[in-house]
Amino acid sequence: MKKSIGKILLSLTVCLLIGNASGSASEPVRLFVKEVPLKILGKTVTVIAIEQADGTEGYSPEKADGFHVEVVNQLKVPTSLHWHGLILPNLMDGVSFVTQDPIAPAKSFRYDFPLKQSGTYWMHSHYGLQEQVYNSAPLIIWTPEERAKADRQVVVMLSDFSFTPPEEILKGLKSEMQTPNMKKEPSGKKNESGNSGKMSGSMGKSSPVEVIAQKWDDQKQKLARTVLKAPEAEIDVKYDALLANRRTLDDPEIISVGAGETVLLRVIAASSSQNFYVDTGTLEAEILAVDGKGIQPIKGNFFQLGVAQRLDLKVTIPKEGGAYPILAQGEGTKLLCGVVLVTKGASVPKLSRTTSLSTAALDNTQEKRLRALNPLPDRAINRTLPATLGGNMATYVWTINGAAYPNRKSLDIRTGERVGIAFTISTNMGHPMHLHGHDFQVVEIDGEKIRGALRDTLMVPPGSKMTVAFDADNAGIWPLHCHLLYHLDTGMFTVVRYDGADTKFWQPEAQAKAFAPSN
Ligand SMILES: [Cu+2]
Repeated sequence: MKKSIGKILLSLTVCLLIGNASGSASEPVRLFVKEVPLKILGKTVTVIAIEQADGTEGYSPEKADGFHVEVVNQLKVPTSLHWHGLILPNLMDGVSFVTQDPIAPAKSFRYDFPLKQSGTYWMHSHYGLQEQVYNSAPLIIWTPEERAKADRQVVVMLSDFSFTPPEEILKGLKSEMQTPNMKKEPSGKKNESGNSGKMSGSMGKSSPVEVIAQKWDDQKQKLARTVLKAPEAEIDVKYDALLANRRTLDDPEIISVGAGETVLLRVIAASSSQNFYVDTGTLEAEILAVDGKGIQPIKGNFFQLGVAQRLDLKVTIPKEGGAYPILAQGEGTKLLCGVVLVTKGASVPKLSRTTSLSTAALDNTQEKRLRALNPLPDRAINRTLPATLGGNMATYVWTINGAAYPNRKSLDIRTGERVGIAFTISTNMGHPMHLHGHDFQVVEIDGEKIRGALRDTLMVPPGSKMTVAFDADNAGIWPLHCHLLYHLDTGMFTVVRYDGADTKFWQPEAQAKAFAPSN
């Protein structure tokens, strides 16, 4: 009884707080989740978009106004939207079968909460495989400080494209994994990257070949591109094309810029399964933030970006002007996408969708050099949660601590603790691991203690041991999962649960039923 009165008082307080934060600007922005046509490589396909009534993609509020959205589901299937990286009240997190029921077709759902962060975030479906067909959009949170970061700001959303529907991709992954004697390259190539939506082959380490990789140039004190002999990165889904702002390099977005001005590129890896190397070419860049959170600026022109992560890159357009492609190459592929920054009168070069060399796997070259601008206060970790990332290749099942989701296992914590998550990995593929509802700090990489970046998504490369820490100050039940869509869907997902959290929407059994294969 006492507990329930406490709960009522708590929810009243939350309501009042939200009411105050929204002020008079509480009229929600309606976000329509709907099907739209998209022309790719000469064919028109149907995908999903998240748009406001006036066609604006996504939602980019002022921090001071708070977050006020009504999501209207115009799809023929259920959905729910997750606000990736935001520190928000648990029941606003948008995860079907964890923090809310799915939004049925023709229904809507209100999301209202105060904003605690600013910068580059994004939104995406947390229902089934919808992310693969672009049920996603930018979410930039503005403050006067964010606006002052450069003369001009550009959002670059990267994604991966396949003519194969996501359900078929998943089916292909499962069936190919069960076939013994898999070859490294499927025979009879169907496109430049190999067969679309299929396994690349055995998960055994391939032998070293010439690949593109990232290096730290000690002399110039910058992150740079290099070519070396190393195994090509293991990837499991091969795409037909990569997209930047929903366009291929046959017809890239051309962005007008002024000679001599500064440009902040807010790069979002909104892909389902493709990690990237971002190449600013002749433009020297500076990372100002990762995952929306400030770091001590670091220079370079070649950067790593795992699925769901973000990079804020500041570049300066040379005084003489010209055309400056900003490219992204898919990890373990020869595929490119990008946008072109162009000054007045400069001609835009014809760009190829492919390059001659594949890449090495993402590693910790970049991560171990990042330092948070506002690190967590010094404090000892009270509790360390293990997160062993594994997979059973024979069945295409991916696991955390040996278990595949849906299940009722949880990683349990208490409010007030400093919590560590110790990631270890036993697979040849890296996993971009996302914790909902919190910023965490990278505090240890391969035995070396660092005051690393604050993030919401950590790329855990093959063979590495990484520990992150966060303060348990946001009660609830929060997903911790791999952001590779097909790993997430086949089990690499768990929840971090606060003692006493309200878990009425946590329905792993219902999820298992809803997402069971149709045949
Ligand atoms: Cu994964």
